[in-house]
Amino acid sequence: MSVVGFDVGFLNCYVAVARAGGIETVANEYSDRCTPACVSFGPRNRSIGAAAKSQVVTNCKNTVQGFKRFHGRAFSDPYIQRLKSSLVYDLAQMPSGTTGIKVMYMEEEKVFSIEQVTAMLLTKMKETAEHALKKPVADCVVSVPCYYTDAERRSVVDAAQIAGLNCLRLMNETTAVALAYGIYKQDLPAPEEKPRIVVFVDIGHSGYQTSVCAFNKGKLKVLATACDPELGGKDFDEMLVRHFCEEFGKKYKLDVKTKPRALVRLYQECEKLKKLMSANSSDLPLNIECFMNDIDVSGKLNRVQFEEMCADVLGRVEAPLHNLMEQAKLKKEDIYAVEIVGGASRIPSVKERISRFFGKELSTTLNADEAVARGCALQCAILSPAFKVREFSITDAVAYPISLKWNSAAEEGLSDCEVFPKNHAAPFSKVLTFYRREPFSLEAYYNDPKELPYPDPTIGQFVIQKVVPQASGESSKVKVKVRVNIHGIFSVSSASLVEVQKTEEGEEPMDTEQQATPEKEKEEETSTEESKTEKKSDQPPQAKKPKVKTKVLELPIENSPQWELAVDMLNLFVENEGKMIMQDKLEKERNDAKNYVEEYVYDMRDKLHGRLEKFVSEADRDILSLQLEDTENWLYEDGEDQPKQQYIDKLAVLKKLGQPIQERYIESEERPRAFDDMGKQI
Ligand code: ATP
Ligand code: K
Ligand code: MG
Repeated sequence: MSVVGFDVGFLNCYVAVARAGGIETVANEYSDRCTPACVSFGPRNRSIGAAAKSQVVTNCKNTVQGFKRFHGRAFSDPYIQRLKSSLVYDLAQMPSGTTGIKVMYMEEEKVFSIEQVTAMLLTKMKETAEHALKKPVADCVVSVPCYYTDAERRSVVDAAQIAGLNCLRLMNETTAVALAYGIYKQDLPAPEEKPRIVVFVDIGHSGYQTSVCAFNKGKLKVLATACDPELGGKDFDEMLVRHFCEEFGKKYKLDVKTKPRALVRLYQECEKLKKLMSANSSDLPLNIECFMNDIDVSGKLNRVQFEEMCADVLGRVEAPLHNLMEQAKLKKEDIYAVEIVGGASRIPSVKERISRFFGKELSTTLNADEAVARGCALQCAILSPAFKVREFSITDAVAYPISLKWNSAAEEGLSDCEVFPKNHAAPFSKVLTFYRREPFSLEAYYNDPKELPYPDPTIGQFVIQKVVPQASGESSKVKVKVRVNIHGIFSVSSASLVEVQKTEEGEEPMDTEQQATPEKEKEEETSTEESKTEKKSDQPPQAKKPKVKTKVLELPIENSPQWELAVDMLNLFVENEGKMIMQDKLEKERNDAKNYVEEYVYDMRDKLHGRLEKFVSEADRDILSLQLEDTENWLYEDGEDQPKQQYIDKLAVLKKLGQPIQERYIESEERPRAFDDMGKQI
């Protein structure tokens, strides 16, 4: 059982684990706690994270970034089509209609689904966690933006599965931050007291999320969320890039947009400039050597100019805050604190706007980069039976109102009902009652498409099968349990038919309708409009109970959620990820073997003329020197790209000559020390 939290950011990913000392964010193999959300494909292997980011310029067409926004989207989605033209790498349609990424990998053109690409990133993060915990990792909690729809969420759950992870919960990023805030607070109001109301703002590279939460001792409840899924650090970069493209167009007659490599470099430099600008208000330079057509370019900018060119972007900061307060029906005075996280929350003018809106200083008590990952790890610890952690209950909120529609039994056409209004508590189950003679289908959809940052309001189709009339020919009572599960995903989780059976006179009626809910999840019974007819047959309270008994039959459900990844595809992806991991491992071993040869050559050459000089005859030294030189030349020519064994063999040949010399040296070093030791004994 592992306790791990993954913050899968648009740009930056973080891994937090629980160890004896508590929750820690852990570093990757570059001693960096931040792992770039980047995957690069090469002729022999993949590079993931920092290694991939270093190839953004050199291998730009096969290095993918910014793919978080492709989850759960059809390739034909106008959003995807619009993005496609601005990307340096290619997108393609998957057989199922979803979005894939087209790259050259292992010298072949390949299309990977978005789930596969995110799985690659998760594979890397999993390795980081395993390295830190020194044991295999499977159980974890993964973050998603709170504005993600069902299709997007399911896509991330699948990605986790492809990476061999068991995602215990998809956690909304702002809720993870709220948990990281609340769990260690000793001074929260008692359960019966007025809760402490805190606003959380996470502004990252791609998205802007806000939530307002009520805290009491041992619990948090998300009251409302409001977002701008298209506002983040990238929009500021975009403005800078646009500005310099124009400037360099005039100044150097360069059309930057025609050269992907140059554009990628400009984005990198603009991001750096933007960060510098957060700490300096003076003029700051931007220089790029050999930018395009062998021309060096330079420009400069200060914060005032930056804020002017970003006026539109900054103008969008307030709207979600208004929306949030309106939904929660709260006044600014009700807010105890406004906690901000996310990289772009460091932009002074962003902070200023938020602070001005609430009329209060912002709190930055949480680690702006790591709070999401830490919150996820805390949630994982809470869910893990093996880990002791303070009891803390988390009630999240439904982001978009969910409705069901169905053909009514009376053939009156379509009926519908909102099952989960906006900000309804989640996870949560409800039982709906229908009266039917035959199988029927329910369609779940988001009933407020205007609000959805996603073009398709369909959640999925759910067919309740094997419904039959009662023996009497009447409609059967069918109970359907619908839920928003722990990942924030809607599903029809079970259905049952109540069969009324005649009983012998005098026999006690048996009530088998009361079913226990296995989950600790909250549950509620609701009636659909058809069940209202039932109430007409109201009987006086003293009336004798009818002499009937009932039997409950479980009904099978056919689930067809929108853009669901087929099981056989999922299995294939799991298998392929395993193969690619193996391939990366082999390639790493091959590279390591080559590096050992190279290191030996340099090391030995130095030492032959240094400390080993006295321990080798001139003739032997010449032979070895020649071998070293030959090997070095070979490494740059025929030996550049050879199977692992070739390097192992080469090293063996060199060592055969070098080892005796080194042994003589070691022996001579140890001899006087041995005498010293003897001296002490005497
Ligand atoms: P998302 O949350 O949208 O998925 P993410 O989690 O990857 O994205 P973060 O790591 O929170 O994003 O933030 C990255 C963004 O913050 C980048 O645009 C980065 O340039 C910006 N950023 C980081 N530090 C600073 C700074 N000091 N000043 C201005 N911007 C900064
Ligand atoms: K992040
Ligand atoms: Mg983030």
